[in-house]
Amino acid sequence: MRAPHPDDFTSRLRSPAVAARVGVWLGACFLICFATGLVSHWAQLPAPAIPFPTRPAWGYRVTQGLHVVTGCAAVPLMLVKLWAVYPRLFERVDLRAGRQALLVGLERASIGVLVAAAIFQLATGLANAAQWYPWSSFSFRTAHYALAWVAIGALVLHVAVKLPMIRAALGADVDDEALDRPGALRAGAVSRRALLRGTWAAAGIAVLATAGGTVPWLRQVSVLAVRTGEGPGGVPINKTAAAAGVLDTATDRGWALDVRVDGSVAARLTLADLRALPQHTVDLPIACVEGWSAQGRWSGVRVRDVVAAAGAAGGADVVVTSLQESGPFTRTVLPAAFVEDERTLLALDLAGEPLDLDHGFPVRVIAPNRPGVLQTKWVASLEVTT
Ligand SMILES: Nc1nc2c(c(=O)[nH]1)N[C@H]1C(S)=C(S)[C@@H](COP(=O)(O)O)O[C@H]1N2
Ligand SMILES: [Mo]
Repeated sequence: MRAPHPDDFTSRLRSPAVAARVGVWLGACFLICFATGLVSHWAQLPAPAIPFPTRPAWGYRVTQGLHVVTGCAAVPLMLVKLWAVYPRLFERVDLRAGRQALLVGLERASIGVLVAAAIFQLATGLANAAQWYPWSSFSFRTAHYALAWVAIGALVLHVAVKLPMIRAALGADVDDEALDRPGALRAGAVSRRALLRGTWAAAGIAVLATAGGTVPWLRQVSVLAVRTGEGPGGVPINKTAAAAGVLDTATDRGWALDVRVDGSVAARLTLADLRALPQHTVDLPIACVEGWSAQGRWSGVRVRDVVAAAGAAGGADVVVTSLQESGPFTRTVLPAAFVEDERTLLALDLAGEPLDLDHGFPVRVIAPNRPGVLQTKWVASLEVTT
């Protein structure tokens, strides 16, 4: 037994020409994922330094849809990229070369960091999109956000170091052998062009398989997307009332919305009280961080009207508490700009029908340009601190 050597891998498909071309698209996907991920993180901060805008209403739907679609497209691209460069893992570093060896070692380490972070991001992102949370020791959001910076930093470094090589590889014809390793000349059954075509097709299929979560007319082909459009009122159900443990509290006839101002209950509004306030209708999406989204026609009362009815001045954040007792989204902060927006409702109806128990009956939050996780269902109370 001996460790493999780069010359043992003789396929001429593993060439800088292929690696660079796939790398360009992989890099583009990573950049879009990074930028849209920052938007999502910003949208979920309880008290961001720069307030998250409430317009356009479909903004988060688009950025998060792009995030998940480009992340999925990156999976086949990364597999091909790793396959193309894998033999280089076995290149020996000549330790007697001193400074040169140190530089090579550092460059390798940075690639190691890049690959590890990229695999972590795609794996946890995919698991999240599939609503599968096999981890319990860390928070998905914190880890995915932290590793995004690691991945993008390592990516920028990697591109900077490889730029001369990348330019040479992209400038030449795919079949040009000037940059190939001497041993890698065996012609295979598949050409480099065919490999690239297959790679683009795989990425395209990944896009089609997930994009239907956001784009309604792609639903039929999106086998990996949540079946958007299914569910009461055309909106899927993310967590049911039973799963949230609110079957009894949400259907309790004694339910009333507590509006607390500066720590004391300033108003208790029953469902009839809420129905007696001016009703408004808005067309707004639920846009889940997991990538799916669906438009709904919601009716109910404006949050700002409810706050005013309790005698509180406007312009403050509102803390929304759910009847659900445990879970990360049972208490959310509705920033002042969302409270003041006339489209932000405590919804009582969806598609002209009273809210389904699983959609958050008796009332739920629906606000424009807001991540789905913050559209709190089964609301128990609003709290204003003036
Ligand atoms: N109380 C409570 N509200 C919640 C959730 C939850 O688990 N508990 N899930 C959130 C998430 S992640 C999404 S995407 C939306 C989904 O709303 P829907 O099930 O009505 O489509 O509700 C949000 N509101
Ligand atoms: Mo969600």
